[in-house]
Amino acid sequence: MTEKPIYVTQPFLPPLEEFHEYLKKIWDSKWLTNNGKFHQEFERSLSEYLGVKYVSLFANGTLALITAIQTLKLSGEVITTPFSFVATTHALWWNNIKPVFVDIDPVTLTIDPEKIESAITPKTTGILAVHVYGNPCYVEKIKEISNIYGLKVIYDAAHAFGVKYKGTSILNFGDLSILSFHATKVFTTFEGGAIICHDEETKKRIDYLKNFGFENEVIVVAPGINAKMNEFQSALGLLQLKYVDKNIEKRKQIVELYRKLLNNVKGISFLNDLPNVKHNYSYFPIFIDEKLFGKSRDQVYEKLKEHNIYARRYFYPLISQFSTYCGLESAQPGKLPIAEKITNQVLCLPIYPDLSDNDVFKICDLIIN
Ligand code: T4K
Repeated sequence: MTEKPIYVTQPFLPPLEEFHEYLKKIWDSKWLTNNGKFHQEFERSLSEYLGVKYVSLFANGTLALITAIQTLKLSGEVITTPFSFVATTHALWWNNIKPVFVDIDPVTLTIDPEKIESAITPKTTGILAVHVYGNPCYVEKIKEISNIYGLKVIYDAAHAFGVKYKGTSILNFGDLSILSFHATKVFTTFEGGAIICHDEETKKRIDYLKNFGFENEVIVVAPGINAKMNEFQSALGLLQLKYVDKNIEKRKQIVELYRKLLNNVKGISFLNDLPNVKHNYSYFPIFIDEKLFGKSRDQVYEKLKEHNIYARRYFYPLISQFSTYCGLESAQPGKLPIAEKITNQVLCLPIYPDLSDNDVFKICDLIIN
């Protein structure tokens, strides 16, 4: 039993004194939200750090997703993955769009592009794919399909902060990408999110939509929502940028240790780095084959819990198994065989910059023995 609980993640927070300086400025200016100074500065710094053209900050990732779908005026049906956090599909539902689930690929666990075409109908307007665990989707193949059928592409990049593919930000692919800066993410602003786009017109539209649709004091151009990031979140974001590279490096070391300790354990597998990808090591999922390992994923999950270690079954159940979606034709059992297998085997082990090597040894020891 570990003294303190070890959770699947723990947010990195910069030294409090550094945040105090920002707080003092917010207090003095009394400017708390609505496109304040820190908001503007954070948008600029973030687009520079990420290597993208335009960033629009949001109160959280879910509102960013809902607004991204509004921005592209998607309707009818949208093709998506069942293997993600439920917010991905909920964002479609909130836009009155029917999700059409397509199975995932066994290597990256992202949507299988080979299975997308057969799910397209005359009602399909877009593809909402997820860079799950920060693994890039098959962006080239998805682009090819979307060009042929005239579909829009949104990437849910909630897990993919800082991820690069072939030397460029993964956020430069698709029509829009969204990020999440939730407390559990590699880069956190308490809660927070962003939409990444590639042209000024679209950025303008997104900014209207996140601020009630206001173009100016008297003109409302669209039925927008209130999804603005505030000055406190933006200030933390500015500070976090100083530390994020070091934190990703620390995560990489933890992943390397896990891989070393769990290598060649019969019945346990994990993901390796992909070619042409700079990973952010946001999660460390392992996959437990009960027949080969002798214990089920849930037995391992419970055993760790008994020792005050809280691994998580991201993403179990599949989104397609939740009551809102399980009646859809694309959600029927047997239609998503890879996702169904993975959801029953996956266990995300604790990973965060402050996790000690000793803790990793302890966790692996409990799993193996
Ligand atoms: N798309 C994808 C692919 C996503 O994964 C997510 C969010 C979204 C969209 C939506 O983005 P946001 O609207 O959230 O910005 C967590 C997060 O709440 C959620 O943001 C995240 N994905 C999802 C994968 O995980 P839970 O229900 O597992 O969170 P919770 O509260 O159980 O936290 C997990 C562990 O983290 C805790 O056991 C302890 C630790 N923790 C948590 C919080 C909140 C802390 O140490 N400090 C904290 O403040 O959903």
